[in-house]
Amino acid sequence: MTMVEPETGNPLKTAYQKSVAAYWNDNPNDDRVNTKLGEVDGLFHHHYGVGEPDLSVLEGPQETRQQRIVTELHRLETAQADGLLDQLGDVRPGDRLMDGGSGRGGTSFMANQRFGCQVDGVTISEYQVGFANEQAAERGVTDKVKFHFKNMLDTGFETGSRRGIWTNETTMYVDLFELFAEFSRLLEPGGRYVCITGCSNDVFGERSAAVSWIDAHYGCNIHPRSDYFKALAANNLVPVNVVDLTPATIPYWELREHSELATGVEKPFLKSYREGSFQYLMITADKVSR
Ligand code: GPP
Ligand code: MG
Repeated sequence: MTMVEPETGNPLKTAYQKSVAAYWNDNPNDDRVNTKLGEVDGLFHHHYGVGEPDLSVLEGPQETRQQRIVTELHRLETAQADGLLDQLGDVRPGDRLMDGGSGRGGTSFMANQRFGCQVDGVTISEYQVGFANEQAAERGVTDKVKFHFKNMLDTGFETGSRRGIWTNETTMYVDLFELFAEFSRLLEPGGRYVCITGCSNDVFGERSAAVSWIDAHYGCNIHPRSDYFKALAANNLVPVNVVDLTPATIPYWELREHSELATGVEKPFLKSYREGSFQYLMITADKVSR
């Protein structure tokens, strides 16, 4: 692993944060479900997919079946990131965006391709910083897309410097009140935040066993749906669009069960989505000044 110097102090403050960084530096689960999909076209994602799969990939020659599934899962994951970026609205080449928990960089590169603007990705995994910056070099975009060994709870970036911020399945690792305080500080007035997340459905009641299984698999702490809206409201972030993506992501998980790269987490995802204890949500919110 390439060692990456933190830009401002040690971004890892707590034992929990150190354990999350250790997980992503040396993924204890089988990571091929991410690397093999990334190899399809060089966009490496750490999120799930949405949309109607082409189930004809399950038919046809046996020898190429698994690769057809990989290509289709990757297409759905890229569609998910496209749907997130659609929410950012009118972003100009001179604007600055931030990717909170940028992983191997997939969504950041798509944002730069689409808007032509500067994107800063932050992650507490030094491995991910190194991987994504190498990708930026290969793509010839190091002047515009940069990945930083930083904690998204305390980035050190300039106040009001961001036209848009997103988190693509990363908020289950942090306290939402702390996170949205930092995002509110970073956003310019009228700036936009987009969040795709899995949350427990507190209308349904207490956290289900399937949701706890997902937490244990990744070492995260899935928040109840209501916490998102309380924490946004507490930080001058006003929802403008909320989409329940649960029906759109279930077919992705059904297809993933057919992949030889399946990791076992498919079962609790499908169980919790089907029983209603877990939801895949996209929340878009604007920063208002008070
Ligand atoms: C997917 O990452 C996202 C997470 C691990 C965060 C948890 C998300 C929830 C919605 C609970 P990944 O692409 O590395 O996972 P996998 O290896 O399973 O594809
Ligand atoms: Mg994945």
